[in-house]
Amino acid sequence: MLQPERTIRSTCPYCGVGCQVDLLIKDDHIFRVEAPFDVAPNYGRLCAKGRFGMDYVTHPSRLTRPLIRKDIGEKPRQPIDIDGFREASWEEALELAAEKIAEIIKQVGGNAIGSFCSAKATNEDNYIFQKFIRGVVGTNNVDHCARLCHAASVAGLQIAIGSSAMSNSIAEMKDLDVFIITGSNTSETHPVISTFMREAVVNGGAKLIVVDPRGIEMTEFASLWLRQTPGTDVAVFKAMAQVIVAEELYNPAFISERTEGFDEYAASIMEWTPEWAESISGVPADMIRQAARMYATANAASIYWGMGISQSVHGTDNTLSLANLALLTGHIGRPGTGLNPLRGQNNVQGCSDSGGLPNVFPGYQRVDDPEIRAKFEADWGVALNPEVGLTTMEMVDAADSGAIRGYYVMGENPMMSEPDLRHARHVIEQLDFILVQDIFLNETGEYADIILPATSFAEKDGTFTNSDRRVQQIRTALPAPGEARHDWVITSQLARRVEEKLGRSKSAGFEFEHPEEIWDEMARLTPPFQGIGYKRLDREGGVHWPCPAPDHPGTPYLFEESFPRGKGQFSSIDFRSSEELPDENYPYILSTGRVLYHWHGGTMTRRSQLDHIYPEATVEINPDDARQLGVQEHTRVRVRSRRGQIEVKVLVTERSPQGTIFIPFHFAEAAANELTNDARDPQAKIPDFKFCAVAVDPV
Ligand SMILES: Nc1nc2c(c(=O)[nH]1)N[C@H]1C(S)=C(S)[C@@H](COP(=O)(O)OP(=O)(O)OC[C@H]3O[C@@H](n4cnc5c(=O)[nH]c(N)nc54)[C@H](O)[C@@H]3O)O[C@H]1N2
Ligand SMILES: Nc1nc2c(c(=O)[nH]1)N[C@H]1C(S)=C(S)[C@@H](COP(=O)(O)OP(=O)(O)OC[C@H]3O[C@@H](n4cnc5c(=O)[nH]c(N)nc54)[C@H](O)[C@@H]3O)O[C@H]1N2
Ligand code: SF4
Ligand SMILES: [Mo]
Repeated sequence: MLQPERTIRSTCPYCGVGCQVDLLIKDDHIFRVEAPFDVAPNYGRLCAKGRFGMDYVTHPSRLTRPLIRKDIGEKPRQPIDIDGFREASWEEALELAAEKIAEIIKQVGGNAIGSFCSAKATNEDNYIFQKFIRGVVGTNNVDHCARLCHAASVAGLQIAIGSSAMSNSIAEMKDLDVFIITGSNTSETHPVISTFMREAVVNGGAKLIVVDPRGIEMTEFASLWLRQTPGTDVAVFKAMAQVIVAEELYNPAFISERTEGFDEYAASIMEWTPEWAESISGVPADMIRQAARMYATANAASIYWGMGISQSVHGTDNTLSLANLALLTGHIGRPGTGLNPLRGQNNVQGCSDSGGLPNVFPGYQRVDDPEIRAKFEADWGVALNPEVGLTTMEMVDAADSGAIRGYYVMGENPMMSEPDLRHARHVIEQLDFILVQDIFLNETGEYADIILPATSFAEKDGTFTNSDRRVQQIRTALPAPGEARHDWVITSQLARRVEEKLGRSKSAGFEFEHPEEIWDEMARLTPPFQGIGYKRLDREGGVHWPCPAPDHPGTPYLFEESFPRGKGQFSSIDFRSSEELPDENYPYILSTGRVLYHWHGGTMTRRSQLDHIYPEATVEINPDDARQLGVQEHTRVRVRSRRGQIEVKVLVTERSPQGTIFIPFHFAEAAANELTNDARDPQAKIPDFKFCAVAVDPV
């Protein structure tokens, strides 16, 4: 058996569970991944991606030198492969990038730059990135994939309780009593969390209620499965609330002490009966009653959700309807109770925490609050822009209108992950300058003027913050490939050059030797992080923020005493139907999402051995629909929407409800986002990836 030359403790770079891993290294390869049995959050467990999906880091197509587009300056820009670029020195590439960015700032101002930071990169990488954008470029146009992800959960939870973080820790899950999973395919997208949930059911006798149109694996463990028509969640959850009020199953003490707006809310829902909800959602009224009673009468009950709730034109309303249930019953603020949006990317929590958002500095401190801004201005020694920046989708609109001239994209792949790719392509073709910083040449890099090669999680030190707000470390296990540099180093070097070109006499401060110094600067400016430092993380393995002081234990569950907004707010919401309903020409609903072995647009997983398991674009079709269409398992079909078309292979399966088809958005050659609609939730601005109308034709 191979013996490792060294074993390095780190954090899995895929999903928000944040599993702790031991990387076994020989000849500068990760030849095996193990999980320590005694460490949170995974206690020895890993899924297929953690175990077998790390080999992407040594894939031969890793970027090793800076690249410059050969036809730089030509418009409209075309996507090109690696041969369309030439290799350049760091000196040349950074100098040119700085020049281009400074030129746009001088000509039209910093607000003409749009930037995307990365939920794959570390807290420290993202802190430096937003410091550059705010402190040097002079704009708050910085956002990341959270906008396409839990934006509606954030918007809804902010209204209801004033905080959007998951209320419970992963450690509480094995002791659950009653819990609801809705719009989360947990066993494929948060696999290790799903094992604790299954344990709660199988060993602990917990009762699980699944609310999902798709026949996901967790339904096999459910006491109740409410299979609603896609897009009808508000009706189902509103009717559950109606039952709780009508049958007086609510918690009067909690309502009077901890909430406001109950009377008005209770009056507003009385006519929305389970029978009404059945007529809209197809879920039997009696099942809605049973679910309401099961949830309301539990000693402790919590709600877990994912993209089925958030990625909708009424995602904020969906979230509010879940929050109403928790506020009615007082199932929040105690162990095993709470509201839990399961965070997706390994560091999506941390990317937001570190200030990768257009309206807030690190720690959700508002950019338009003069006192907060003064604190950052004093520390960084530069004047800061008070105007809230643009979100991801607004930056696309601004690029379309010409208000944004340049993009800086670190560790994201919008040309696979944004809705309506035809439109996204049209927009990106027109930009004056695109700078991409990634570990691979992805579909977005193909449009770049300059690509800067970054190191991966296995080649650097830093921290990720997982779904339950636990700050954990990654550690250098391998040498950087070729000349690749750390993201925080690249952005710092770029920042200093841009400052020079702008003739700034004083730097905002990018002289760091190690990510620990960056963490310390961020913690100094961010009260909830002040008790967390690298030495403590080394000792304890991870700490849950908020952690305001070194002797504070950290906070595994939230809202014990009060909510950040004071009292919990009930919201009366109306059911609204989806944006683009099926019709004669486009008779099916298209839902998109993930499968276990895929990661988003495939940049990482298609360069891993995982690719052999599920290598081809597919569409799941219900057996009745397949019969009607005259297609069988493995028939190739063309799926068309009003925006585009792709070809995929049929999987006939009961997982898809009749009338709805499902396509994973993993394959560039059959990209689901050619079809999707960029209609958005009015508050959260999140697009609807779970509902648009399509036609299916056999080829
Ligand atoms: N293997 C793998 N794991 C991942 C990722 C990955 O790419 N691959 N990505 C990570 C990221 S960033 C994220 S955000 C998470 C996402 O994790 P999930 O949210 O679990 O992922 P999706 O596949 O988008 O699944 C959404 C679920 O919503 C359901 N759904 C569809 N329409 C509706 C509806 O109208 N109402 C309700 N209630 N449900 C509906 C679908 O049937 C599906 O079960 O996964 C993370 N984990
Ligand atoms: N149709 C459809 N579209 C969707 C969704 C859906 O459900 N359906 N879900 C949406 C959601 S929830 C999300 S989160 C987005 C995800 O969308 P993206 O964030 O755009 O997708 P990823 O493929 O995860 O992109 C990560 C990139 O980071 C790079 N990378 C990895 N590690 C590092 C690093 O250390 N440094 C740097 N610089 N780069 C690195 C990878 O090579 C890759 O190019 O997709 C959204 N799009
Ligand atoms: S559950 Fe998530 S963090 Fe854990 S091994 Fe799988 S992908 Fe990695
Ligand atoms: Mo996500």
